[in-house]
Formats: sequence, C-alpha cells, structure tokens
Amino acid sequence: MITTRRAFVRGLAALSAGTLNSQALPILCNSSQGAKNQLQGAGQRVSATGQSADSPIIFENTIEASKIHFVLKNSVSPQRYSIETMTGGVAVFDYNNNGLLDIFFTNGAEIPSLQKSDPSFYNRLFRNNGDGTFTDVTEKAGLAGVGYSMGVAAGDYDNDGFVDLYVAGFDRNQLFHNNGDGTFTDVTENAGVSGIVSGQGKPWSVTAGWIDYNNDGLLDLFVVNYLDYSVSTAHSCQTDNIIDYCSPDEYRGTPNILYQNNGDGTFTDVSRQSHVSQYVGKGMGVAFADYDDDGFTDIFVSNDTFPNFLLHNNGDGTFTDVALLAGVAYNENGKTVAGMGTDFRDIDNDGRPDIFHAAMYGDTFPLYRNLGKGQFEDVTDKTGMAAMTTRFTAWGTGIFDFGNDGDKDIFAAGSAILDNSMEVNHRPYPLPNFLYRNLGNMAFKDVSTQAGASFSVPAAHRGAAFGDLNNDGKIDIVVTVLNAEPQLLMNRSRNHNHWIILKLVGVADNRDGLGTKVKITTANGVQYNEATTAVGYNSSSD
Ligand SMILES: [Ca+2]
Ligand SMILES: [Ca+2]
Ligand SMILES: [Ca+2]
Ligand SMILES: [Ca+2]
Repeated sequence: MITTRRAFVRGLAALSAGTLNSQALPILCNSSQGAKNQLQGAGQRVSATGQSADSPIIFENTIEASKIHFVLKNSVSPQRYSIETMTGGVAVFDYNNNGLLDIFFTNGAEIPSLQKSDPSFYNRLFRNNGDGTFTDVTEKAGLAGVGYSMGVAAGDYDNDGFVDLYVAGFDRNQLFHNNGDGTFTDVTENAGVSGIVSGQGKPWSVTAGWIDYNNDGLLDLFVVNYLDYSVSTAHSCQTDNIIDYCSPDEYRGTPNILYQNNGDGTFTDVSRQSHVSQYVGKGMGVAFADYDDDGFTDIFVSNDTFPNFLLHNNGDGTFTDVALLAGVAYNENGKTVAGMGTDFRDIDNDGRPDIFHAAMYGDTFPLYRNLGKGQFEDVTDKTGMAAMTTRFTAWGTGIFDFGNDGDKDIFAAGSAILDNSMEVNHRPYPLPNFLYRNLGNMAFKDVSTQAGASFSVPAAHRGAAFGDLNNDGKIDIVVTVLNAEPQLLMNRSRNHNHWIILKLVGVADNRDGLGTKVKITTANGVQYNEATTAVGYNSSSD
C-alpha cells in the first residue's frame, strides 16, 4: 500500500476496480489540529488473487528506452576538490499538472570557474510523455541553472497549484517559480532565498526541503549547509602520496538556514530567532516528520562525521536540538557516523515516524525506532540492518513499500565516496544499489540480488527520488550516477496487491499538503505515512 500525494482520482478508480471496499473510504480533511490536514482512508487489502505477500520486488532499468539523455558531470580535477564527490540530485514532481511525474536532475559545473560553461553542465527537466519516454524541456522551462548545483527541493510555495523548485548548490542557490505554462522564472533575489548569510557569504548548500514549520499554510524553506569550504583556498590532501579528497574533518561545519515564507513571494531568514543557526553541523540530508505528534513538524538532519540533529519544533517559532537525548545523534556504538541521505517515516506502522540514514562502510546504516515520549531506540543491529550494511557506503535512500504488502522497505543507492577508493583504501568505488525488504516485526532481509539485473551493476550512485512514474500503483526510483547516465528503475513486481495514491490538496493549509499525516486502515492492519518531498540525498520525491 502506498500513499503519495497525487492522482487520488486514479486511486479511487483502482479501489473500485479491486477488492478494496470503496464505500468504506471516507477521506476526511479537516484542519482541527493546528493547520494540518488529517486524512483517513479505510479499505481492505485482500489477496483475492492468492498472491503471496512475499512475491519478489523487481525493478527494470529502462533508461535506454526512456529517451532521457543526461550525464551528471562533476569535473574531476587533479586537485580533487571536495565538491566533486557530492553532486547530484533528482526530483520527481509533476510540473505541468497532467498527472504524470516529471524528472529534474541537478548537475555540476566547470572547476574552478564554477560556471555551467556549456549545455552539458545544465540542470535538466524531462517531461513524462506517459508512454515510458521523456522529452527534454529544460530550455523552454528555463531551468538550466547557474553554478555548481547539488540538491533540489520541490514544493508549491505560493499555493498557486503549480509545484516550484529550489536548487541548492555549492556557490549558488536558486528558487524557480513555476509559471504554470511550462516555464519557470528565477525569483531568488526578490524572494530573498539566495542562501547567502550576512557576514559569512554563501555557504556550501547540499540540499534543502520544504516544511510548513509554523502551520500558517505557507511552505517554509530549510537549507542544509555542509563544510566551510572555498575552491580558491582549499588545501589538498594526500593518502600514501596519492592526492585524495580531504576528510570532512579537515574543515569546519556551517549553520543551516530556515526561511519563513511571508506569503507575498518573499521570505525572511529566521535562522537566528528560530535557533536553527546555533546548531553548526556538516549537513548531508534532511527529512521532516512530527515525531512527537504535537502538531508541529520536526526536522532531522544527518551530519557527516558529526552528531546528527533532531530539531524539535517547539511550536513557538523556535527549535531545540534533542538528538542526544532522543538517541539519534550517534550510532549504537556511541560513534558519529558519516551521515548521508535520510528518511523519516513510520516503518513499523505504529503511528510513530522512525528515522533511517545511509552512511559509510564500517558505520552501518542506522535505523532508529521511535518509541514515543521523545525516545528512539537504535534497532540497526536487532533488525539485521547492521550486518547487511556495515561493509557498504550509500547516498540516496528512501523508506517505501515497494512490494505493496503493507510493510515499508528500504532502498539505498550504493557507492564509495572517493573515485580513487581502490588506490587509497583498497575498496571498490562503484557499488550496487541495495534493497532491504521489511519482513514485518522489524526484521529486514537483503533482497538486492533478486531485485532485477540492475541491482547487480555497481556504479557511482548518488541521489535517488521515489514516485510512481507510470501510475501502475508501484513505486519507481530514479537514481543519479556520477559521470554517467542515471537509472530509471521501474517497479515490475508481479504482485497484485492493492494500492491507493492520494493527491493531497490543502485548502487552509499548504496546497501540496506537506506535513499531512495519512492513516489507512485495512483488513490486515493500519498503515501510516506522512506527506513530504524531502527524502534521501540531494533529492525530492513525490
Ligand atoms: Ca507531468
Ligand atoms: Ca507554485
Ligand atoms: Ca509557514
Ligand atoms: Ca512535533
């Protein structure tokens, strides 16, 4: 069972066609709890066809047939600037409101100029044609971008019904307003969201996310910043006389930014008064959920070799980092880990959002179960995740029910960090993608080798975005690969389990319905999800 934010009508059609009890599907929308929508659906997930819940999850990489021509370029230099390892992202979102998810990729730039000096460095938007193919509409859309781009966040910040894009980058951040006619306008300066911090210049932004932190129906913007780093002053690092990318330990961290949406197309930097900027980390990923069910959305930031942040939303415009007390700052060995992409979602369907993030070999990929009362338990070891992940490094990640069996699974996009990893530390640079199936009862199984041929192909994977690209009720994945074409992983799982897609439309709330809690009751139990586009690494999902 999946819950994403669109094509509700299509979901209803599927319900009536299937064995879901459509007359028992009251979709309730109200704003009684703060400014949040509460949706409830009810139906049955009956296996009328006798499909077993554990039929394999299978993906097929259809990038060749898709007509998507894109190569993510990082401009590897002899000096090995740290930015080269860190791009890029992907967004799946419906820019033209035709019910088909489109795909946007960020891209690097020339080094050291940081210019997109030719079209091969452009960020790219591909329109979904609905037949498995896509058309490059970048230039008409006006989304080529400037600078060395990294992350992307999709959200309708002005509630006009058209999803807008924020692109986070090393030297430039850009807000693109969707004009609704297939074009976008760069409104960064007027909106006041350049990512420049007075007195500090432009910190290196890795990603961003849209969140209505003050429940006023206007999406606010959280920008994740990484190292205090400049190409002009960066020193070079060596391992055994080989020029190598520096460890993040060589550089100080930078504060993150929170922009409050004023509702008139402009934003106010509230990083200081919200206390967000007092927590200085080395941010890699951000995900949002109301983990303590107080009606205010909270923020998790995975930090690189630095304690993670869990920014509790105090409901008065301020945040407090409670990661240490909550038990999500360090892994279960009390170590900081190289936090990468993250997701904040209820993986055991107890109504409490849990936290997962990818990391580096030797770390394990931590899974923190929300116990309630503000406490999380590190269940990485007891769920089997520790043994399955300790030898690997991954970037993009997401918690989704890829098998439509009611239990959310975990995807992670594998790759070592350094392209000279084999020379430097005798570990392969390209790695396969990983799929960990949720067996229920918080036990996971590595099913990567059964997930289709693409899961046995190692590559320099980076960002990953999730959504149903062909509206068949199964969640697909788009994965970026450094200096190569991306992967379009279409979900070909052969189960006939039931599903529903929700399109959330906020009326008093933000139009995208971000932050909405969704609860679905079926014959086999209750499922929970929370609407967000901030998922994984550098990326934005439906
Ligand atoms: Ca579309
Ligand atoms: Ca808009
Ligand atoms: Ca707001
Ligand atoms: Ca909360």
